[in-house]
Amino acid sequence: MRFRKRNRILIEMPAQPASPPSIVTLPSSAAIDQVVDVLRRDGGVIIADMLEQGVLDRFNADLEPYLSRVPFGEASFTGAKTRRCAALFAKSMASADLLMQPHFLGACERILADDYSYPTATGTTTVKTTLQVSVTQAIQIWPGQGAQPLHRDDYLHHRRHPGPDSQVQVLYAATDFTEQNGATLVVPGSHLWDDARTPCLDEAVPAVMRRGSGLIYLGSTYHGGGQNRTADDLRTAIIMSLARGYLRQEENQYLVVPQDIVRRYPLRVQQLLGYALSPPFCGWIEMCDPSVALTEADISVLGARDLLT
Ligand SMILES: O=C(O)CCC(=O)C(=O)O
Ligand SMILES: [Fe+2]
Repeated sequence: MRFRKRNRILIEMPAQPASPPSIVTLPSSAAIDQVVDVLRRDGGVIIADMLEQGVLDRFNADLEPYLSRVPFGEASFTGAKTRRCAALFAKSMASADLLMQPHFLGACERILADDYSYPTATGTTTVKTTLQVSVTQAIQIWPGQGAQPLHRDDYLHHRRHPGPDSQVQVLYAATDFTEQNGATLVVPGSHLWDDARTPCLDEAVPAVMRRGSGLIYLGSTYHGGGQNRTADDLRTAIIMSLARGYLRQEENQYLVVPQDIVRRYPLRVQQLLGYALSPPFCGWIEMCDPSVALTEADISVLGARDLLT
């Protein structure tokens, strides 16, 4: 609040009108650094044309038999006019392309993969935080669905704000996203708010984008599905998130993706699905790297490895 002294009376000046909040859209040629700069400043950023249309066609065709059969959700968070289908890595091999998209993966690595040092007998060892898939879900918002309550996805990891992020999401537009059909609502800058402040709907802006584009946003950014005010326009999103490897996955990838299917993915995707140790020693089986579950016939007598060096 600013005051001006006039005739010795203090007159309250109207607050400067805040610049209208918006979500920046970067072209697909944007560098990872640029994506990360905007994410750190605004908490979310749209990248135009993140996915090739052919990849999206393959993914949508694989998912259609599930999405067309799954019942609507419940009245509030999941949505009585919303269809949700998870376990995407079990349902479409094209999930790998969505996960390995360079802007998403690159931004996650920059934001989540910290160095961590601990003392050892011979000095100090430094390891890097690994990433793991946390949630995968297609979300189809039908006409008549109201706006989802605004929320932070990182509630699941008991985060306090502001603070380091535990996970980062990408939300791809599998159909065009319009203000009318329920484009995701994002509250720019809300990742910097403390826990006492909660958003109002009029602080949220719709992530309007065309099919194939995507919204990357931090786990600490307030957001929610928008209201679908159209008569016949379904809005479909595909969400994936990557979390720090030493936390629990939101969706239990070990139980929803059968190992036979995991084996068909490239090594890096297997690791991101959780078949990798989070150093120094989180997630082992028989004190070995958990990838042995995919390669060894009998894991019961492998012998312990010295994981803490
Ligand atoms: O459907 C959307 O646009 C967002 C959904 C969402 O944020 C959630 O279910 O956590
Ligand atoms: Fe969410």
